Amino acid sequence: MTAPYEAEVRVPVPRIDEMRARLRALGARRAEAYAFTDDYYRPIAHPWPAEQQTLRLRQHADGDAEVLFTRIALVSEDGVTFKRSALAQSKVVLHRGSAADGRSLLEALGFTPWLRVRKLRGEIIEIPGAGTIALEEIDGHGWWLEVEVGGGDRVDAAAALRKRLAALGVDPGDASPLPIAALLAPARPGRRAYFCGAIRGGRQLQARYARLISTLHSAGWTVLTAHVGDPDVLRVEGSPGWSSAQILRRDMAALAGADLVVAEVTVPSLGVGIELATALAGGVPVIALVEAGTLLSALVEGDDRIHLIRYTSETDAVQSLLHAVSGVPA
Ligand code: 6K6
Repeated sequence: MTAPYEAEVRVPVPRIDEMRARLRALGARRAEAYAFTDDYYRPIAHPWPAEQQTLRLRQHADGDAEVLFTRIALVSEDGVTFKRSALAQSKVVLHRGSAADGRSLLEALGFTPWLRVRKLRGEIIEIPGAGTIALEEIDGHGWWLEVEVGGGDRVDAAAALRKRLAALGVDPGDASPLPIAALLAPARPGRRAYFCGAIRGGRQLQARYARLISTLHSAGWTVLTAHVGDPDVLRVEGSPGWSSAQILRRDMAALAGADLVVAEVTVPSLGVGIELATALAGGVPVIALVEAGTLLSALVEGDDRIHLIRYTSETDAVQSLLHAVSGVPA
């Protein structure tokens, strides 16, 4: 559903059966079904107001993907507060094609994955005389009702939203104007991990870095430095616009905002050494993983502030990391 200057609210639906019964009583019918996964991204180095703008990779079940940008403002009109697109084209499509190309576009722009929202089951429902609504089940967050209208005229938009909410027996005061990313993100405070692995130090363990980064994602962590696992990072480094000074500034800014540092230290790297020292000086907890049998610097091995994991296989590394992060307070 996309209307010009889309105006929208969403409401949690704790009792889906009751909502379905109400819809049946209104003679509503299902017009369309959907399911997709949105990976929300945000910039590595600067703040990103998730209540005002979103950048996401949308993956459909058939493999198609899009990169979508939205910019919104919150509007209050006639007792209803809603989000309204600041752009006539409510979802600006920056890419349409493969998910891999979408991801590398986002990473080249300096963005990192932040929040995954999986819409498991979604339905567009037509209610006779009251317009359409969407009802969707979000993985881990239950059912939500989404009411969306054209927002070209704010007063008309508020009236149309009120009318649909009233038909559904929803008090406008119970409806949230926030985008789903802003609504769901606060559920995961303190979960920003900075992952370190050798880059110019040598890329022989790149695939292992990628696996450890996905392990962190699967454990609910946002990884600020997902590019460390990217097979193309050295190529990106060589492209114009990225000087060493810029990389240093960006990484130090990201590190300052991290709740945890996870470093794979088997391949010696000057950069990783500096990151570890900076994290320790700033009081950020550090977990370091090293392949058993590696001759590790005494300055890492000898520092009891570092939670050091010596692993015997990649599976062991993944399991030990999951165990270690489960002990980090949120
Ligand atoms: C530029 C823009 C996008 O990707 C790049 C490529 N370069 C780097 N990008 C981000 N972080 C880097 C880059 N080069 C080094 N680092 C940081 O130093 C990473 O966080 C690694 O953990 C660490 C690796 O240091 P070296 O000394 O092995 O390169």
